[in-house]
Parts: sequence; C-alpha cells; structure tokens
Amino acid sequence: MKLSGVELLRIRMPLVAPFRTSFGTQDVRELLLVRVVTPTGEGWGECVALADPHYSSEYVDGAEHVMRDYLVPALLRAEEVSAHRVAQILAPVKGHRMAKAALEMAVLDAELRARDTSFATALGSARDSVPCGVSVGIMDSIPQLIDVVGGYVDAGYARIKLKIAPGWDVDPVRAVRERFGDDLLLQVDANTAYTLSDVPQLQRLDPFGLLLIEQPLEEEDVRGHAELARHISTPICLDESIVSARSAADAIALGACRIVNIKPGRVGGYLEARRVHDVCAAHGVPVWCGGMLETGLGRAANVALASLPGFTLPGDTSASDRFYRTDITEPFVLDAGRLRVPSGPGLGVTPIPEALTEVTTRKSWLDS
Ligand code: NPG
Repeated sequence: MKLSGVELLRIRMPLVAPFRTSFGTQDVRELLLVRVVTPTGEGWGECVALADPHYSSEYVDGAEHVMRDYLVPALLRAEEVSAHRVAQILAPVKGHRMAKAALEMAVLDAELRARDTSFATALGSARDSVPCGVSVGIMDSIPQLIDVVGGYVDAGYARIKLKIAPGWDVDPVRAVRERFGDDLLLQVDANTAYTLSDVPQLQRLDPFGLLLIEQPLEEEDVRGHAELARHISTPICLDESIVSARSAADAIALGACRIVNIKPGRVGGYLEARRVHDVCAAHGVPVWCGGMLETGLGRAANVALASLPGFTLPGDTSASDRFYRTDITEPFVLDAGRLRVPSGPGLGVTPIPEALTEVTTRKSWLDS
C-alpha cells in the first residue's frame, strides 16, 4: 500500500502517582503517537521514548524530530509500504529504534485492520489472556512500600517487580519477602545502577528467592553481566542491553543472561520483538514483556505479544489504572491477575476521540 499521510500527535498524561526509578522520578508521561493514513483506512502507533534521554539515548523530542525529518518522508516516498518492509525502508537511518518501532506498529495496525486480523493472530498468539505483573517504584520508606505492594497483591497481580538502586535494595526486598511470604513471585530491576564492584551487595539478594535481577549493570556491559552471573545465584535478566535479536543471541552465547525482557520499542518494533522471542525460545531462555508506561494503544500490542508461547513469565503488562486515571482507549482491566488479549482487527482498540483531544498538546500532519 502507499501511505496518504502521517499524523504525529504529542500527548501529556498525568500519572496517578509519581514513579521513581534509579534514573529519576516521573509524574507525567509525555508521549508521541503516530497515525498513518492509507487510501482505505488508518493505523495507530505509540513511541515509547521518554521525555529525557535517561533510560535510553532516545527521547521524545528527538523521536519526533527524526520522524518528521527522516523517517516519515522515507515512508511517504515509498511506493509499496507494508509492515514487513518498514525496517528495510528506514534502514538508512541509524538507530532510533523506538521511533522506527512506532511507525512500524502503525503500518502493521493499518495493514491488519484491512485484513481483519488481530495483532495477536499475526504475531502467533498461543492464549487469549495473559498473567500480569506490576512494577513498583522506589518509595520514601519501607512501610510505604509494604502498603503499595499490598494494594497490588490485593488487586490480584501475579508478580511484583521492585525497582532497586544502591541504598534501596536488600532492605526493601527482605521486608517484602517477610511480609508477603515465599510464594510471592518477586523480582527486582536496577536499570543499570550497579557496577561489578557491587558484587558483594548483589550477593546479599541471593537468599530471597528472586525470579530475576534485571539489568544490574550498564547497557553496553554485556561481558560484565556474564562475569556477575558467575558470582550471584539470582538469574540475570537483560533489558537495556538487548536491542535486537542479534544482541539477544550474543548475550545468551556469552552467558550474560538467563532471561530476557522484551520491549518492542527498544528492539525496533513488534516484528523484531517476535524474532527476539524466537531466538530466546530456540535457546530455552524464558522471556517476558516489558512496559514503558504505555497508553491503551501500546498496551494492546504488548498484551498481544505477551500471549506468544515463549512468554512464560508474567510481564509488566499491568492494567491501565496502574498509571492512568483515564486512558485514551477503553481501559485494560485486571481480571483475576490477567488481561484479556484483544481479538479485534489490528490492535483491537482505538483512541476515544474526546479522551485523546483532552491530552493532546500538539499535532502535525505530513504528506507528500
Ligand atoms: O508497567 O509500563 C510499565 C512500567 C514498567 O518499570 C517499568 N518500566 O525499566 O522496565 C523499566 C521501566 C521503565 C520505567 C522504563 C520508566 C522507562 C521508564
């Protein structure tokens, strides 16, 4: 198909509570949405880049810039655009995976709507609902953490992930274990906050039966993770370091991780995310779907991805109300710790016009 035009929408969504990680605190989510228009319909994409380049080198203003000046013009020039061709068309632009992923997602949505096929079916879904975990930010105190975790346990979440950083690691983990018991599926996420000199401190997490520790070391330090793995018994899961199926294969071959967090934006799109899944499955490495505080659009696609057979651990695919009082789509609601995989054409959800208008701060239309 030939694209008629692309709309870029900047939105601003307040969070229900501040979300603190080892790299900063967020109380509002600035997002970039993409709407591709074709002669027969439209498709939606969501760019997961954050406002600031602290989780990854990409950030939302940069993503908008590269889309407007490079990526969208390339797609508009192409005579034949399909989701499977997007990566190839955009390949002359280096990096910018989150921006590329959003465009591919929108084209895939348009294509699948036209074929009356869901994301889940197209990606190879194996179930119609997925178990959900929730990510819990760094708190001001342990009693506050216990309160917050208790709320999520009561809501039915199947697994808890605690954000950790030097100074907020062993004590909160111990407190949560003691309060909620050994059966609670519990994992931690360091977002690159440690170095190999922290081995003794990270060893102190070993007794707590954690499912995994996520990305303890710097993004590029894959070999360091392999070294760390020789000193701790908690399985290492990589997030920031995995930017493609190839980097997943390399990390696995090096012994740097036993588990992989798949975020489609981080690896350049849902099609590459499926390839990461396939590489991991071929090596017997469990995967789970990460989250980037998505709206209902990104959440719909993530839940579809999380229904593939290799996703054997609960993902950060929490309900809409974990972050937002009002979502821009019909909200995703937890049911016995699970979310239903959308089955309608494409994403199976679309923005509710009034809800979208409410949060939109800027729009631009690009055509050839
Ligand atoms: O459920 O959407 C979610 C958030 C899950 O903790 C989460 N994401 O590093 O995985 C992460 C983390 C993150 C938070 C990443 C904020 C980027 C910004």
